[in-house]
Parts: sequence; C-alpha cells; structure tokens
Amino acid sequence: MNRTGIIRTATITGVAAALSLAAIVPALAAPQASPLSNPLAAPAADPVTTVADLDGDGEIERVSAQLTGDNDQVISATVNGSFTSIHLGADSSVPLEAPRVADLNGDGRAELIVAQSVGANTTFFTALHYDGRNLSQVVDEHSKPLFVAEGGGVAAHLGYQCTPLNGGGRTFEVVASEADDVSAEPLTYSGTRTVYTLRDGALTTRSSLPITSRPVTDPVLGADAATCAQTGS
Ligand SMILES: [Ca+2]
Ligand SMILES: [Ca+2]
Repeated sequence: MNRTGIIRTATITGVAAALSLAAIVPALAAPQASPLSNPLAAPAADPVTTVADLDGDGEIERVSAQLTGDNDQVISATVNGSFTSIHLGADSSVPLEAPRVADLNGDGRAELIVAQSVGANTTFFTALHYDGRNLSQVVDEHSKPLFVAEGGGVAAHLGYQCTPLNGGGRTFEVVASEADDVSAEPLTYSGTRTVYTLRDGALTTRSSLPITSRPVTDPVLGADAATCAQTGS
C-alpha cells in the first residue's frame, strides 16, 4: 500500500531539524511505559486497522492499533485463534496511523512498522515482529529496539528501503544523513546507509556505507519504504 503520504516535506531550518532529531531519539530509546494504570483517564479512541500475514501461512490477519492513553498505543492481532498484543509509545498529539505492513527480510512473514513520534517533517518508527506466539519489537545487535526516522525536510534525508538478495530474501537498509549546507544548490547529504539482515526479530549489520556529499538522487540515499512491502499483501 502507498503510505508515502506520511512523509513530511515541510521545510524548517537545518539546525532545528538536527536538534529535534538528537532530542527525540534518546527519549524513544528509553524503556516503554507500562500500560496506563488508570484507563478511564483518557477517552478511548477508535482503533485503526490493517491486514498482514504475520505468520506467513498465506492467510491474512487483522492488525489493530489503538491509543490507550497519553503517548501509549496497543498493537494487537489474532493469529490462528491466538490473541497477541503489545504496548508501544505513540504520539497522541496526532491521529494514530495503522502500522505499515512490511517484510523486512523477505521470509513471507510480515513485520509491522509503527510510528511512535510524529514531528513537523520527521516521523520516528519502531518495528514489530511476530515470533509465532507474540508480537515483539525488532531489536538491533545490542538488543535495543530498532528506531528508524523518515523524512527530515531539507536539513536531513532519513528513511529506509529493502533490497532483494541474490538467492532470496531481502536486506533492510536505513539511511541517516544530514544536509552539508541547507542553502546550497543543489543540496547534498552526508551520513550513513546501514545494511541489515533480520532473523528471528534481531538485526545484524552486514555493512555500513558512508554517504559523502551526495545529491538526493544518488542511489546510496535511496529510501523508498514501499520496497519493504509484504509481497502478495
Ligand atoms: Ca497468517
Ligand atoms: Ca519477515
């Protein structure tokens, strides 16, 4: 499905974008709050839903996301009659988006890309994987939940993409770069493209490609989230 509408293209100054990026990432990296102790405190919002084949058996499951309180959402699904759910951070200042359905490793089992923080031009996501029983956050090599930024306006170029592997499967690639000079024409960006493989919900870095003063049209800056879509969904 086409979810590129979420990409914010408003322009702000490079300094502001860099500052907000630096400020938000550590906050998101903190352990998630437990479910609200007082669910009556916030009005219940309607859930948003999508469908995904979480276990790769060819049957789609309905996936639901619902705000459950200030900056808290619950993602749930029923797979083969078995219910699973997980609380994640959310941005309750904007309407909740249904998770994006992706297959980050091309194994036929969907991962879910979930927005946790929505800025003026940058959205921060985490990812969920279904392990056969439960939904859990995709983690990096340090067992920390994955956080991916998308957008960046002119000051940064942020996003992710998937690339087919010879012999099957995909790599999951995260682009994190900043403009060398926001007043330059044409704009160029420098940063890193990190290439991961995903197995059993954990990412392994295959390579880390430096990006050095490249125009946004350079393939090393490619960040088309649609390339991670679950095939057949
Ligand atoms: Ca299924
Ligand atoms: Ca998968």
